[in-house]
Amino acid sequence: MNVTEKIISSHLVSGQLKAGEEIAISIDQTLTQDATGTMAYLEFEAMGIPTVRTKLSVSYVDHNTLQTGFENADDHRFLRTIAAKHGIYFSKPGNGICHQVHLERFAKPGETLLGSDSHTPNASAVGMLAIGAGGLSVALAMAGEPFWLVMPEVVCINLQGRCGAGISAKDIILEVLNRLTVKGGVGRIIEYGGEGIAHLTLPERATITNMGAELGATSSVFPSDEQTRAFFKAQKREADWTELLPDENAEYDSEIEIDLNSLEPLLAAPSSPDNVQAVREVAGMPIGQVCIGSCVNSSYGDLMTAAKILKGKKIHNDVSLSISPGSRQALQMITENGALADLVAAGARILECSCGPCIGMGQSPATDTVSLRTFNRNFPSRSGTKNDKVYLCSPQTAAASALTGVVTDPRDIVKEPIVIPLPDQYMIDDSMILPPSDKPEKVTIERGPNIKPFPVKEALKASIRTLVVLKVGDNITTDDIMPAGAKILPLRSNIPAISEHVFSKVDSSFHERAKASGSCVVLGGINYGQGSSREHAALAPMYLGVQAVLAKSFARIHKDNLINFGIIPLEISTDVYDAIEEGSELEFPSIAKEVKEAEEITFHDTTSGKTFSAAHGLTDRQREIILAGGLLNYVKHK
Ligand code: MIC
Ligand code: SF4
Repeated sequence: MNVTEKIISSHLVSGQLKAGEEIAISIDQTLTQDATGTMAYLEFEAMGIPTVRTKLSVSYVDHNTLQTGFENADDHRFLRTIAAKHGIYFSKPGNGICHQVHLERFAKPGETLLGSDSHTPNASAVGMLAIGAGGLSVALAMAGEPFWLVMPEVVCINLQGRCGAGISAKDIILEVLNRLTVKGGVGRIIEYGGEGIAHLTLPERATITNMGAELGATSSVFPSDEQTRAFFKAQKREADWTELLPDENAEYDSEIEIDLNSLEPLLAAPSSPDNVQAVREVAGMPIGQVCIGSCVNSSYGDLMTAAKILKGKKIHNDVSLSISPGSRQALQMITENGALADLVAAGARILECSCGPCIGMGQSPATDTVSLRTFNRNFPSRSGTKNDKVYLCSPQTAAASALTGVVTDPRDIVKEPIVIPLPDQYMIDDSMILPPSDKPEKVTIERGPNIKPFPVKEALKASIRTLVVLKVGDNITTDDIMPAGAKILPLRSNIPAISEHVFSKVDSSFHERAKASGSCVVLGGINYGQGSSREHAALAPMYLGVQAVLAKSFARIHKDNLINFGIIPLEISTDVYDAIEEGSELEFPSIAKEVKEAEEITFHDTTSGKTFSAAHGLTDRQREIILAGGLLNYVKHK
């Protein structure tokens, strides 16, 4: 068996390890962050279970940390009190980004982790199976229910050789994105192997597994080996370490080889993580901003790399450089060893340990300027600036370019490989991780006025009549469907309010037209719903009356979220897509009967007079969820 099969088989509750079959696995650990967590805990609360039934559940605050009104602070207080009451650890704002802190303090080889954030596979770097999901799926896992998924194919990426000067883990994952694209990982788990992995430290491996989310992969996994052990030892967690290697004769569904010796510094050009180019192709282009941070490149090693390049120098006059450390541990360590002073002396603006600019919480770039970021996503306007030009790159490329004011190949500045060895001992201080209360009955959950109950759908009607309110193209992201940023994120606990922003950056009249229709559908292209796990991209459209999404194909997490909230994901052919216009009226005469008994759904376009069919591709369990009007109703009936 390979590593993936070993973990899945030891957690298998239902089904068989055959790619394409529905399976259920037990979940050992869960994580949430504040932007998805408030909803997930409201959903958990609705299940009426006093204490979580996982081995470990952690609630982080890292996204909504700008407190420009009462909303975010109220959410933090709600999250702290509900965690204390229900057996959940609470990582306070300022302690760091969920994925970075989870890797440092909680990830465990051989275990499973379900997180309400798409970059949860960051933790799979230790040889665990970490998967991103919607908040409701995570709430169910906290209630002790297994997680259902389609058994993915397992692809082996064989790394050979060693990265040269100026090249790092970020360039490896950008090369993978270059080859596979943002839909190349759908229905797959990527397992890394080959002699090249021996040189990659755990935080470097996490850079690679983190951005497996950008491939659309279910997860990305490394084996647990001596590098893993060294990391656990340095985190004073050696007791949590176990070896987990693939068998010598392990088989994979396919294999890809990458020669690390021949890699060069890469970047992802606007506005997709798979729009990969060599840095030297755009070298010399003026830049206005450099941001170092986000869950993919904000570790102690990443910050030290930037500090080494910047030490004793000054950043270019035209550049604003911001640094957001991934965790308080990393920040404390660079504070003690003087690297923070080097960064400040070079001209860096130091932000708190949070997602920050990655989710448009501040640092939106100036109009028509290039922003170079060590982040994982550069979807259009995600930075908060319309028509932004965000390039994703490694900390080395970012730091080198901050000095020159133009995109710079780090090899022009970094002649020898920068090696930041793992510290013998990381600085351990878990005082900002609050354990759950030992007197839960005494804890009162505190809710502010921004926390509104979540809407629940009714059971599926026998027939429906709908309006096509929007027709969109390929690779629509959940940022397109439900934008984030400093203005909209504080509304994550208030579905009526946030629903006014659905598709607002694509079509500002969407919200009003959807609501007025009373019942509507959205028409999409390939890989509909890629990116963030935010269930608000399903919940808010459901609140506005969206009954179904008709698309050529769907991204995994969003498809699950649609089903969880009773919206039917229907797969259509290109011919059907081309034949239906925005504004058409579609009638589904026997939708409930067909969801129950048939493989295809028939519908009439009363505007054109044509009749079409679409595959629903639902498993038996998913059919029941849709019929019940969503997962919460389904669970209640059970
Ligand atoms: C993201 O990177 O897009 C987010 C913000 O972390 C999301 C979660 C969210 O929208 O709350 C994710 O990746 O799932
Ligand atoms: Fe936060 Fe950005 Fe990572 Fe999402 S991708 S968890 S917003 S740092």
